[in-house]
Amino acid sequence: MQFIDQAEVIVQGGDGGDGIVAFRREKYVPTGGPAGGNGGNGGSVILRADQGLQTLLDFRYAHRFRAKNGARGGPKNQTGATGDDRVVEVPCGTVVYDADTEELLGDLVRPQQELCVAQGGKGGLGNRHFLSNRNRAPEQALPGLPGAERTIRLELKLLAEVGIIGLPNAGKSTLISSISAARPKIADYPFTTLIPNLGVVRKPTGDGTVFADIPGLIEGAHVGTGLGHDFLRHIERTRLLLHVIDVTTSDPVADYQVIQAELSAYGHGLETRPQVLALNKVDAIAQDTDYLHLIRDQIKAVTPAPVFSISAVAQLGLEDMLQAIWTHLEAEEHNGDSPGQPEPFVSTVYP
Ligand SMILES: Nc1nc2c(ncn2[C@@H]2O[C@H](COP(=O)(O)OP(=O)(O)OP(=O)(O)O)[C@@H](O)[C@H]2O)c(=O)[nH]1
Ligand SMILES: [Mg+2]
Repeated sequence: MQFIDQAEVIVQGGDGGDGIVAFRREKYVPTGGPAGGNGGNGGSVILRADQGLQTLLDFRYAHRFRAKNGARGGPKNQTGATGDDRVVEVPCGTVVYDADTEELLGDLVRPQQELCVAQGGKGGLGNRHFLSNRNRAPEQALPGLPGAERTIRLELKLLAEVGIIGLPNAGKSTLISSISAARPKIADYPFTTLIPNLGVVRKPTGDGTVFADIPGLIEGAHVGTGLGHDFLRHIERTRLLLHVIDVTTSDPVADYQVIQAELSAYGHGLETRPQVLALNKVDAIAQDTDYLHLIRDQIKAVTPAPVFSISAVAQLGLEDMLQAIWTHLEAEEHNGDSPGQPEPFVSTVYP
């Protein structure tokens, strides 16, 4: 499946129907009054979050969405029919901006949550509305107003609580596949993962927590080296980063620092997001416990984050590591302090 996480589309509300000029003409009523009805309001374009969607791929092919126009008023004081809204489904986690002003219009987080992005135009008034003592036979009616039109930018930011980060080949995808049902591609070369993978990890209580395995970062990712760092947007909403470090490389501590530097260069709060560190592939150096202790001590000297020794392949140390993650997430919930979580949603309606 192709993964598209940004799209620009034009949305246009339906035009309001025109009000009309009409007079009552009834057989035994010689001077029929004004009877022109109002036009119906145009429909609006509404985005709706759909749990079944994972990407913005559909918007690659469809760029313009228009709601229906309102109908003209009728001759017997009938108001024209309202134009149908156009409902457009987007994945949960879609952030919506006005493409011209960069204004944040809304964040569709909850399933079925809606956001009106282009209001339909109001219907025009019919001549009946202009009836007054002064003017018993108004010839005036108003046209419907045009629907709002704007270009919006959709940006998908996946909803995951834990983001798995690290250099390419550190074993991030192997790890998510050992702790969840996710089955991403795993291979012995860098940049195997090109798109984020989500996996649900079960807590001992049975509740599921979403982990996101993302592509590897390398030194200079912030200036476009490797796969760049745009995909980090998918872990912006996480509450915790699980930093995977391969202990079999020539300098695991330097590897850790490369990632930290890239997080700082990206910003958006990732540089201060709490972390749990996982020294991975300990099975490969099992005979050399002194070396492992040395690496652990060196890492602990540069970070206050808890450090675990694991093997994603041999499934060693995973329970303790997960327990530390659950404890952290629970403590945070207790404090009511969850920096990465979306703000409680306030429905934004345009205008
Ligand atoms: N010995 C050993 N090898 C491992 C372990 N975890 C992962 N590997 C191997 O490391 C290689 C890279 O694993 P991936 O899970 O694809 O690494 P990744 O971090 O997702 O890599 P990218 O997607 O390229 O960023 C694979 O050959 C894995 O089999 C481990 O615990 N022990
Ligand atoms: Mg991978």
